[in-house]
Amino acid sequence: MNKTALITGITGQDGSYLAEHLLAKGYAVHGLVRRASMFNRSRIDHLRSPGGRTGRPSVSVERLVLHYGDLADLTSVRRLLRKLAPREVYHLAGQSHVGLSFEIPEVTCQENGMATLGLLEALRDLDYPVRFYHAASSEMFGSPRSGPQNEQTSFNPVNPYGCAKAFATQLCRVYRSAYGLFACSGIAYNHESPRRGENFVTRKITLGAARIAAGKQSVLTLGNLDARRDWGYAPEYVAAMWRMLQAKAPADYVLATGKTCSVRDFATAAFAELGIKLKFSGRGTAETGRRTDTGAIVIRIAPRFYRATDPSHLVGNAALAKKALNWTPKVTGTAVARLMARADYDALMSAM
Ligand code: G4F
Repeated sequence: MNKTALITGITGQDGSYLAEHLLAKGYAVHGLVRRASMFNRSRIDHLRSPGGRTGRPSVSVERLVLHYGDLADLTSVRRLLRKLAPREVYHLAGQSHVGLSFEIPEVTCQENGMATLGLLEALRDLDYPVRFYHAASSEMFGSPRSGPQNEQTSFNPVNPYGCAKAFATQLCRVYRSAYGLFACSGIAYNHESPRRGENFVTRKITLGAARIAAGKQSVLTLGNLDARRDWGYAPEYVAAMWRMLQAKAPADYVLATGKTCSVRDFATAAFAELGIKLKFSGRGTAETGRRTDTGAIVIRIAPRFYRATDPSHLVGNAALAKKALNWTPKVTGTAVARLMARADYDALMSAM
């Protein structure tokens, strides 16, 4: 069996865990990376250099290859597909920050919408069978009319990011039915880890908690503490991506824990893990968190972190993934907060 995979977005959180997952299964893994003046490969460095940042010997150096390319330059992508002939393509690249999608809607729609269409067109022309994973999102449900959401719930996005993902997901369905392409969309709810980008709320909280616990920062500024999300653990989600491409037939799957907690709950668990008990008073923009022992304010609220519209009631029903893929996420919400806070604190201490 040809075990060659191509990952777009390999340097991101999911891309790095997926690369590990596939390498452990014996795949040759190719990653598409954009050229930039500064390297942004810290999440996969340990896979590329013998001894890596963990000190563990890398077994994967020869089976992991990076290629310069850009989804905005489809000729280069087509050329790469011809050269590598990957049997599995995991499309994870794109502008992934929902808040930012209000600031740069055109780039967001270009990268998350049109680039996916370009990739689908390139795959449609291949003369070998290929299986395609598209990273869709719970943001497509936006303000859902029912919950928990499943694969039948209609899309109702409330931000440019969700609109672009809905466009791309529907196109995957069209290419599946019109051309028989093995295209699957993972409708993933929030999934986090110590490799999460620092401007997502979970990582912002756990890094802030670690720095405050270490005496390196005094205050953490956040937006809407009442926002609730269905938070899972990223390594479990990449396992589902792989399983989707091993299934007999292509389909879309909701990937979710089925449980939600608020930003406030997440922050409380992260700080508690590091010995700081938060006490919240009031609601809305006047809310502050306090250290009970010293009385010092450690969380402030700033309107700039509020969004023009924020999805509400996003909680997923992953029954289909459980039944068809035998996939059940185990780490949820506040447990994710605790493990991320601990990892950030330990990394900070070992760097001191
Ligand atoms: O961490 P967030 O920025 O993630 P969001 O918007 O839910 O999107 C993430 O999950 C989606 C579903 O899987 C993905 F499609 C998407 O690519 C991304 O991975 O914000 C979570 C919640 C929001 O309601 C936001 O308003 O946290 C609230 N929040 C409160 N204070 C904040 C902050 N978000 C950020 N980024 N920064 C804050 O200070």
